[in-house]
Amino acid sequence: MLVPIFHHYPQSPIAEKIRMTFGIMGLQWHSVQIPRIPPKPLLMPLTGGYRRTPVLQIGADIFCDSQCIAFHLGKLKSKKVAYLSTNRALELILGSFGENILFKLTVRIVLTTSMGVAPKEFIEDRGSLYFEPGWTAEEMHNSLPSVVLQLQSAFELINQHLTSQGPYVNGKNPSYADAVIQHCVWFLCGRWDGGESFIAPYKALVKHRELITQIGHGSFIDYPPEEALKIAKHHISTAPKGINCAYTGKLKIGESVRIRPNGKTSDPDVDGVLRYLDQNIIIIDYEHEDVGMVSIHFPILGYQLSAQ
Ligand SMILES: N[C@@H](CCC(=O)N[C@@H](CS)C(=O)NCC(=O)O)C(=O)O
Repeated sequence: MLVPIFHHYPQSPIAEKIRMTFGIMGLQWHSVQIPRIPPKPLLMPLTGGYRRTPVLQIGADIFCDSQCIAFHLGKLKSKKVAYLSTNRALELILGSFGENILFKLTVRIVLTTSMGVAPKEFIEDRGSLYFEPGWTAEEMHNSLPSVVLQLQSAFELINQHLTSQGPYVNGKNPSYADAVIQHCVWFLCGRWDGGESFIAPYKALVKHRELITQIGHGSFIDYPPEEALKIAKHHISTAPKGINCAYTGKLKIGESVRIRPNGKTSDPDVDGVLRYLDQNIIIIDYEHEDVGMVSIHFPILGYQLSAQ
């Protein structure tokens, strides 16, 4: 198997979720560091312009978005699995909860409490990805108590589950679901000075953090981004082709399509040629002089897909 190449930066919580999953799998991987804000000239030729972090590359196959990465990791043969195939649906459903509830609340707390401390251009960039268009610092500060109340509610549910079924989400063995929970705890405690005292009452969650931290990130070496581009250029995608679902949203194989995350965000569109569609994943072919032809994989959930 080709060694997976992971494009990320150390401060990214979503990347941390996948690094934790690599640890749970005991995976060997190559680490390519990307900038925290655009321009990302050594990443975007691979992703068709998708700018978010993280991205997984295996040869000429590029996996954008952590849920898409989790879909793929679930299929990989490694020392240990990312999750049991019988549990796949629940793991990925929890992944959606992690992204749409836990991460959204956490990022709001971290960004709101960083205003005036973190560089202005960083806050503006992230605000344009995570907040409503036209957001103001005052509105963010006013809504902060209600955001913290919501996170308290989510953590209470998780803590209760870990107390009765733990120490891991699935009992005895760690899986992707554990990374889904812990990357938000990691982010909250690493970047909000109220984080540690906020999680302290949740004893099972705190114990869970210790266990996941001990597992680590698997084994990796730093890898130059230029080499990652060469790897893409010297490989051919092994992704499937065709339609594998009943409802296609009128999309047809071989037609030009456009993909972008849901919501009115500053994310660029990604344009390519439809290669494969099933109920969970869309794959497009995309060509760029720096990488040749690559296949870019996205999850269906969370994305707007349309013909160009
Ligand atoms: N839905 C995406 C969200 C990824 C995301 O928002 N990542 C953050 C970093 S934690 C990001 O991309 N920030 C902007 C950037 O890195 O340019 C996923 O699950 O991978």
